[in-house]
Amino acid sequence: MAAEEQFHIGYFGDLRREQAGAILLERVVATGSLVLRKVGGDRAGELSAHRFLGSPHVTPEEILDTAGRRTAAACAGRRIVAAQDTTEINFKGRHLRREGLGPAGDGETPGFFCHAMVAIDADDEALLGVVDARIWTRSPGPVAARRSRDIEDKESFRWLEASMTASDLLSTAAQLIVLGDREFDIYSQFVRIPPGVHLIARAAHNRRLADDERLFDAPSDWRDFGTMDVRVPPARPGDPGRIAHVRVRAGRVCIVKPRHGAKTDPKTVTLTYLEVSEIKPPKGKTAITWRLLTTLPVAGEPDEFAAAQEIVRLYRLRWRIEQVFRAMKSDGLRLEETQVTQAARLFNLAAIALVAAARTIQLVDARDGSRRPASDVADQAVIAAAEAIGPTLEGKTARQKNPHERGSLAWLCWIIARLGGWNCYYKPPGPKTIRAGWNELAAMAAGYAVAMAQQDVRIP
Ligand SMILES: [Mn+2]
Repeated sequence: MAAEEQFHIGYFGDLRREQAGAILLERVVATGSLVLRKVGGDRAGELSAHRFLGSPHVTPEEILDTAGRRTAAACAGRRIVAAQDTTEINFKGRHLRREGLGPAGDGETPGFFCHAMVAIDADDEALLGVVDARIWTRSPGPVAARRSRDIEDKESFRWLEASMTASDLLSTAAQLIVLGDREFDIYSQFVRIPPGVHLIARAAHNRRLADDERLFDAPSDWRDFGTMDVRVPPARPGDPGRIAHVRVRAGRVCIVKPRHGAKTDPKTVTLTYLEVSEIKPPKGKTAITWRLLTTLPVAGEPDEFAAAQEIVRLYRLRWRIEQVFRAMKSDGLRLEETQVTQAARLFNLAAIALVAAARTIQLVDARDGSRRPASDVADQAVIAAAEAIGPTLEGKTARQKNPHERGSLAWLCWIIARLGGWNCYYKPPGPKTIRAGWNELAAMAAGYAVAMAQQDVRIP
């Protein structure tokens, strides 16, 4: 049998591969960095991190599988929105000798793509974690060839695949709604949505309807349900965003299969179509129009306007996956600035970055004092360590006692903040304190797990 690979990361020596992966992830969260020198802790750690990322046994699938199972556990019994989207990691202006990448979206710069899905609690809007992701490169070659039907189908297939994975993995959720932007306007997806799963997509194509009308014209003779205010997200950093006053219409539409649709797909599909349009946009701003297609019902619901508003609200939870991508890239872990150049290592690092980005957001969210379970964010080992260390961090006065329900996220955050040096008096603890505390707790938990594992080995 081949010798088991050993890694030394942070304060830990002699880690097995799975342990090394878990610790590397926690170190990325704790340090807020993908710079392997920082993540590794010292020279030996840096080398181990490189070796881990380059190990033939380490794959993005394995890293994401672990994350997906944990997310699935957090989703049980809850109403879940699973938002998916594709992001591009582009090394423009950072031309180290990258090996094994394909062209990014501009067709020139080396880069790769990540299609990810995250789970969000539909009711309290909490980010519950990464469900799944696929990482790939486009093959080089003339733009015309890359635009061929084949590739397009392959890339849109990732959306269908993610919906299937969500259906399998999140089968214990109380309700599952998969969500996507205009790229998710895929006829094959509408007719192949897994049973029991709902879908919301932003409409990109002015599709033909069974009555020969066009989709975007359908609402012209529908009544307005009413108006509502929606927050329009900033178009670019620095843009404050705005509140738009919109009117909402919705109805059922029977969409005809596109000409190049798959032979096996049914000829029509009936969905709910929603049109959200801004009434009086401010001067100089284009009126917003959102067109949504969904399997969720509006027509015939006891309160049709409320049902339509709920669909708009659910669609807007898509900001959560955009937030995760930002945290993975320029606004956070800066994946596109990594010194790692080789494709297989980059993909492993991207998988770690994605999961770490979601974890970081969850930790920052948790500062607000949440009644959600600590297991939304932390592994059992971390919770066990928190339970062990928690009482020692409490003082004599009421103010120095952890006021939160044991096992809740707020309870865990209190312990993390204390470990990070928070003195219970000045509040709330900042992200730096949380990071430092998380680093301590993750280290304790890992140390505890390693000690346990080593004990196991000694038992004959
Ligand atoms: Mn997109």
